[in-house]
Amino acid sequence: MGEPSTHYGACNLCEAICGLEFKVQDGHILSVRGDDADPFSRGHVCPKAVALKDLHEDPDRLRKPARRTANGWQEIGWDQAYAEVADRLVALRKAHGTNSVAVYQGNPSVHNYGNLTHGQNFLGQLKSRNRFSATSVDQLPHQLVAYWMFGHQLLLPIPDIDRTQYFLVLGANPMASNGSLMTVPDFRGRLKELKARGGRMVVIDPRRSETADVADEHHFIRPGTDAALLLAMIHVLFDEDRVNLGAATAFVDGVDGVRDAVAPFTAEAAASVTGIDAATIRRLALDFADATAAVAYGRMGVSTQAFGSICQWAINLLNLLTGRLDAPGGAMFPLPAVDLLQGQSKAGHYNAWQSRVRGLPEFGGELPVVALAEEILTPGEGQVRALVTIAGNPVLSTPNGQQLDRALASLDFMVSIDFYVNETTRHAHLILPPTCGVEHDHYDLIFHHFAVRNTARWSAPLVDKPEGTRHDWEIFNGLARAYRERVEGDRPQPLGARLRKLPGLARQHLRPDQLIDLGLRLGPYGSWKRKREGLTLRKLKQHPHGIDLGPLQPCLPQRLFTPGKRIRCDIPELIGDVERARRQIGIGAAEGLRLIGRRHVRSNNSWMHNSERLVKGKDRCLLLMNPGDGSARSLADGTMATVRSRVGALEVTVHLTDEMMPGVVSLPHGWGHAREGVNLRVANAHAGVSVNDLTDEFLVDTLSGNASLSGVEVVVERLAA
Ligand SMILES: Nc1nc2c(c(=O)[nH]1)N[C@H]1C(S)=C(S)[C@@H](COP(=O)(O)OP(=O)(O)OC[C@H]3O[C@@H](n4cnc5c(=O)[nH]c(N)nc54)[C@H](O)[C@@H]3O)O[C@H]1N2
Ligand SMILES: Nc1nc2c(c(=O)[nH]1)N[C@H]1C(S)=C(S)[C@@H](COP(=O)(O)OP(=O)(O)OC[C@H]3O[C@@H](n4cnc5c(=O)[nH]c(N)nc54)[C@H](O)[C@@H]3O)O[C@H]1N2
Ligand code: SF4
Ligand SMILES: [Mo]
Repeated sequence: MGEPSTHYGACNLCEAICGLEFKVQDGHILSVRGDDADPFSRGHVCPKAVALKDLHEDPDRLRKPARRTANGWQEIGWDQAYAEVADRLVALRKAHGTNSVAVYQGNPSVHNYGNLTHGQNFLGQLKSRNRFSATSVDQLPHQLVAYWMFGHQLLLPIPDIDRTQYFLVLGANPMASNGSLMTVPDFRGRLKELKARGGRMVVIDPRRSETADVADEHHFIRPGTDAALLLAMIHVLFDEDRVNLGAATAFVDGVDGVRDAVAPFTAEAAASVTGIDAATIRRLALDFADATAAVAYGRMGVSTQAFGSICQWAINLLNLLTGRLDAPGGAMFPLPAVDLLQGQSKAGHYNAWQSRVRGLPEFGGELPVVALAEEILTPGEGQVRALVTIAGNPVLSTPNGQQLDRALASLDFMVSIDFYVNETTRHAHLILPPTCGVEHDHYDLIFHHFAVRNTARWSAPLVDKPEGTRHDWEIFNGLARAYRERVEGDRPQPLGARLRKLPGLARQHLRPDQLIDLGLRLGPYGSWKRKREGLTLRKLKQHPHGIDLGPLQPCLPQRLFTPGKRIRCDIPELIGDVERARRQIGIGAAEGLRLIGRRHVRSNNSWMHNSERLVKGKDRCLLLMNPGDGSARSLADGTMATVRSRVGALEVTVHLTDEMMPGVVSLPHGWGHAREGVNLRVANAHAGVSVNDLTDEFLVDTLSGNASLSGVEVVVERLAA
């Protein structure tokens, strides 16, 4: 037996990038705890960190490519798997056209940097317009609005939580989620510091969430009505003469257009739909404007809802019109050590094409995933016949999952890059399993762009890659090679064509860590600019706890990607969509029950339920309901009820609690592991039901096409005994 040794690395499960300390002996992980010396996370971890060990050891995980046969899954070799995928995809594309091959990329794709550096080597060759991802059941409105206002979809304003005095939170629950589009390890600790310096946190949420519970002030709001609240708050700012752009005055246009657009949104009108009274709405706006430093922040609850884009726009406007954008303690732009925005021009496009069946708009090359099932199920020219899924479980994570489940079963070919046979991948003809987090190196390529402080951290692989396994990026390269051989053959390429492909060639021939080294060197703290003081990967490796690069710095207007580096407030598309919100206040309060979602600190979307330590204990897949709504339906705490929506029905245990706003019920997502053929033994024993068997693919934020997962109308009835 060898001696136990200590290693450091970052957790890649969620956005918080917590530093971890591992004890390892003979390739076995003995313990996982927080790394106290990490300058960013300061020792913070959540219970999921230890589950990295469970994931590494999980006997249900695939480690070799598997082919589905009538007698179950059969192991095959890597080269054979690559060849089969390429043969099938090339043949289908020839027979049915480029768009007949669709792609879905799930959430862990952005938590695994090799997928980002090398995914395009293969996916780019498919050239399909039917590209989908978890973005459109999540943060698409943030990105679309950032693209319109700041010129780049990744230039998102992040709360400077460490210096603010007034933190207005709408539809986010960082106490459970550990922060999102706000990389904020140790949210609880940072909130304590905020309060200690006399600051306040105000939460707007239809549920008294774990975050609302520790707030100075919490207001229930009817789901899907935040646009009215936010536009009314902006109205108050104009009315009470609190509009003051500060330094931004020099580069902002279109303020008058906003004033006109919000005119119908009086506090009284907003009160009638939101359930928050007019005096409170006025006070919230004035408190926000008058605080010494303030920031408004909104996440899933105000993104995955009917007015997702308007909400994100209005949140940016609240910050901008009160001089909080780009100001310390306000909403600021991080500057990461590997800066994906560096050297880019106004990037991307919106509505350059539309989905075939429903005409939903493309954004940045992707279509909204609410359209995936209908693109598979609707016959005609351009019908999707094959699907590649990567690190995703859309059967559980996208609306009307039952329909998608049926659609996947009808495909001519499906291949999944994933280490589990789960609700989605069980339909694949081939599964190509990658290594997991502790088996590969890691640099967080994405979430440093959304972090409340600039830091950098490198993680070496904790354990050797198990014999015969492949990293995601190696799988992408294997597929890319096999596919290219079939499409291009051995034909020599003209010099011009080869030169044009240089960036692509770099991606093919360099490893992810070599690309990170390049990114660090050329980046804002890199050796290219700062010579010997500058960052390189070698230098980063000498700091196993990570490097602190300081608090967020003002960077406008230089960092904007808009024409003339100016911010336009009155984006025509958004101004146009305000009419829809005006109709909502015209109609007034909605009748009936509305369904919202929920996260728990021991869950991670749909895929960490095979860890016993994370699922043990009381059932968490419960329908939360206000006691008044319960008694109106003769539902006692702990009884079973049927929940029905337009798309389906579920049977679930009811938990009555006054943490729910009257008229609102809540069910977590990511459960429902009892489907036939799923090979997750622990998860299966704690199966639960999938809330996305109730959410509706036709409920979307009109502008972005993002799913409106929150505010679904449901009927709840006592289940006859
Ligand atoms: N433990 C854990 N952590 C996670 C994840 C996980 O599954 N588990 N998932 C990760 C991912 S992928 C993401 S995107 C983030 C999400 O991070 P968050 O957005 O912070 O997490 P949610 O729990 O979805 O918070 C949404 C909140 O919005 C409220 N809400 C619902 N509808 C409305 C509405 O109409 N208006 C308002 N104002 N509020 C509303 C809900 O009650 C809920 O409290 O979390 C990440 N972190
Ligand atoms: N109703 C409702 N629906 C929701 C949400 C909600 O709040 N309410 N939240 C939405 C949000 S924010 C998100 S982000 C989506 C998530 O939706 P998805 O991304 O579709 O689903 P996940 O549950 O994250 O599934 C991740 C899959 O990736 C695999 N995996 C994990 N790590 C890796 C890896 O390193 N490489 C590869 N190749 N595979 C890996 C896992 O085994 C799993 O199959 O769900 C969305 N759906
Ligand atoms: S909060 Fe938990 S899951 Fe997220 S990075 Fe930290 S330890 Fe990992
Ligand atoms: Mo997400």
